Amino acid sequence: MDTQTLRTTCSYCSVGCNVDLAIAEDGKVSLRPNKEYPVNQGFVCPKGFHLLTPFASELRGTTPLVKTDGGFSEISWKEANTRFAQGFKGVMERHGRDAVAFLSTGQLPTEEMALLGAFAKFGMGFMHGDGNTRQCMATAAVAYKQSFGFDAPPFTYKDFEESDLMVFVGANPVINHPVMWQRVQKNCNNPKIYVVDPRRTETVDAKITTGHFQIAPKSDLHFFYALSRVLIENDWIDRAFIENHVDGFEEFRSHLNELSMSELVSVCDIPEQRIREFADEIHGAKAASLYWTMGVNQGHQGVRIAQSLINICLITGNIGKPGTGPNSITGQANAMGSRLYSNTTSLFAGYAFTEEAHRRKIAEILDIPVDAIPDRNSLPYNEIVEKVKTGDIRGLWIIATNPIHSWINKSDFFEAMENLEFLVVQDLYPGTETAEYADLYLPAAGSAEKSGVFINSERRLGIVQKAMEPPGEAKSDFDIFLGLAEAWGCGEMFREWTDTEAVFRILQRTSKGRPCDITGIEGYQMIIDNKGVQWPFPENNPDLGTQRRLFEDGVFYTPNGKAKILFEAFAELPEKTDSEFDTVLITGRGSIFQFHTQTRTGKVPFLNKKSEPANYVMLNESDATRIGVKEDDMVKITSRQGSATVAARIGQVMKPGQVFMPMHYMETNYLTFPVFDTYSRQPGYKYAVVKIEAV
Ligand SMILES: Nc1nc2c(c(=O)[nH]1)N[C@H]1C(S)=C(S)[C@@H](COP(=O)(O)OP(=O)(O)OC[C@H]3O[C@@H](n4cnc5c(=O)[nH]c(N)nc54)[C@H](O)[C@@H]3O)O[C@H]1N2
Ligand SMILES: Nc1nc2c(c(=O)[nH]1)N[C@H]1C(S)=C(S)[C@@H](COP(=O)(O)OP(=O)(O)OC[C@H]3O[C@@H](n4cnc5c(=O)[nH]c(N)nc54)[C@H](O)[C@@H]3O)O[C@H]1N2
Ligand code: SF4
Ligand SMILES: [Mo]
Repeated sequence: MDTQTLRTTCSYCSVGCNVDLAIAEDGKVSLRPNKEYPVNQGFVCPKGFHLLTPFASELRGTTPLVKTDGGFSEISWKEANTRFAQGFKGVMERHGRDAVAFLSTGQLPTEEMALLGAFAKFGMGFMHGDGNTRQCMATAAVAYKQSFGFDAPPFTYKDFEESDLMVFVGANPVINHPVMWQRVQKNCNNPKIYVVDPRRTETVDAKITTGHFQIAPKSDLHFFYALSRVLIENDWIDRAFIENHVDGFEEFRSHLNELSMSELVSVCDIPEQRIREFADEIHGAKAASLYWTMGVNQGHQGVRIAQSLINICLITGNIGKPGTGPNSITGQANAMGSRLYSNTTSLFAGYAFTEEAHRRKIAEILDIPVDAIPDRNSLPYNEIVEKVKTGDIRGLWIIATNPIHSWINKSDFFEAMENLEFLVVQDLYPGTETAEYADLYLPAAGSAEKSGVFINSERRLGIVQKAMEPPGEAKSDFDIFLGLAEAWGCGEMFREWTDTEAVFRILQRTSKGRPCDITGIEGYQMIIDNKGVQWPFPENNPDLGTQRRLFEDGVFYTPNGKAKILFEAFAELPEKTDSEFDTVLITGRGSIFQFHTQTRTGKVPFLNKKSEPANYVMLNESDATRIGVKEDDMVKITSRQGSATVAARIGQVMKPGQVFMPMHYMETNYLTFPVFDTYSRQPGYKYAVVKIEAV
């Protein structure tokens, strides 16, 4: 018999599904999708269904571990905390505060991220800290901030049901945001659905998908500028909206007019006539919406590409109304939380480290000395890795991310790790590729073993509740951070940070008057009762509705209230194919059953059974014939960075001259080419040139 049922939010992708956890008298916990939650309405995908299995794995870390000559030895928390403090203090004394950094994640509850950010930057005096959100969402965050004045994805999931034309750009929601795709399937307007992707993905093949623009890799800017030009030429635009709410239209129009249409269409490899017809369909739509994910964010010109989608919505007035919007779909369960409250690229609630007034404000709210707040920005992730390589960074703390597997062109990272004097890794498992390098490993609790909130793609705060105890001496990241703060000697700074809900209240105070204001939320119980709450939700908010979209009044967060059209000349491709490296390698997600570096999904027998046991490369039949390989034959793929030998998967997903490898296996990131967007510094995982041979 159940004694208690708790609701919690799935900790894989950013859809933010809620599940009920029924706790039996003997402590056994069982899971079922929540029927009333507006996000998932009774559904979950297979990862969510097996959410709890990885937490029960025998491979969990149960005590802190310290590296010894022969491997690792168990130590007490007391000793681990002392070693942590001594280790980082030693590095800082020898090499200064710029010689240490942390790398965190979009997978912790918001309160834990906030405590980590505050402890590392204000308590320990770290100057540098970034997270895997850089690998994932930095482009969208910067694009929105530049265009709207704040990092604010405008949509609500209801928009999937209200649009009559939807465009998915560099996004494969059928496998990556499956329950979100179910919302698209619920749309009763018989919507047109287009996919812009160099691959013929599961989303392209979905029954309800109307068409596919199989553009050349990294040619999105050409495609969307061509589309914008046709819209403007035909006057298929919303002049009144532009006049009242948009800056930069005339400059954009002149820029587009200087481009050669024939060049645009030849680069993106889509016939001009199709682009003209597509523009006409957008013009004819009552409510058009554009969604994007990693095919856009992970590129050398990602920010401008994201803005090319934003621009289309701005010039056609497809924003602030049901079924519209330039909508970035986020990645990890709490990507949005880390964008707002991780204290990495910005201070809490989007305030800036570099503004004195902002530092004062946060110091006052947190009741800490203003001098405790760094007045410089952190180095971005890629520069932290560079500095580790050059020996300028000597101490690194990695929390809830597995960069030895997931970082771009990571042979670099291995090299870099050798230079570290002190590496601490905090994870559920001591056996991750990264934790194996650690001098000190700290065993953390997983999402069902702790509390807090995640913020999903539609800005909805969803509850995370503790339904079970972590194994052995593993502790929530929250309790780990508090223990470390005591050992460091700055525990006093966190006296008010007693539990996650207390931290939630502190974060509410930082949000007051900001676009992401959440001061109206009475507490966790309200998040539970109201089935999640979307920001903004300021005090005295009369609107308790379950759906909320931004910019309904056409007022943006810029100083003059207008959105900005931003555009740019085309940048050169980071690498060019030549007679030797004649093929383009694209990387991304391989299946609905696998999550990232598989530390969690790899421990679920059902998901494993459904996944490929080893890495593979997808290639076109014609390429397979040319190099003389059949299905399952081994092929060697070589880039200018490294090489890998994997099985061939032959079919029509890829165009000739392009191949795809999933990110879920170690080999893939030996091959990727390290290029970063100019503004967001997000890695361009989706484009490297390779050669491919039979072995
Ligand atoms: N099953 C599963 N679901 C997940 C995850 C997972 O690991 N597994 N991870 C979560 C996370 S953190 C994220 S960030 C999301 C990612 O979700 P998605 O962005 O959907 O995932 P990807 O497969 O990385 O990339 C999407 C598509 O971009 C395309 N693409 C590559 N290059 C280009 C290009 O130049 N232009 C265009 N237009 N498209 C291009 C690829 O072919 C690919 O189909 O998924 C989340 N959900
Ligand atoms: N080639 C290629 N590489 C890519 C991408 C790509 O498309 N192509 N995509 C990039 C993207 S978008 C992303 S988001 C990254 C993801 O890359 P990573 O962040 O490295 O991937 P994960 O496997 O999710 O690693 C998360 C780690 O956190 C641990 N963990 C989970 N929950 C908790 C917790 O509550 N506390 C603690 N302490 N630990 C926890 C897990 O066990 C796991 O080891 O990969 C990037 N790498
Ligand atoms: S769609 Fe995403 S949030 Fe929903 S159950 Fe699957 S992994 Fe979890
Ligand atoms: Mo991601």
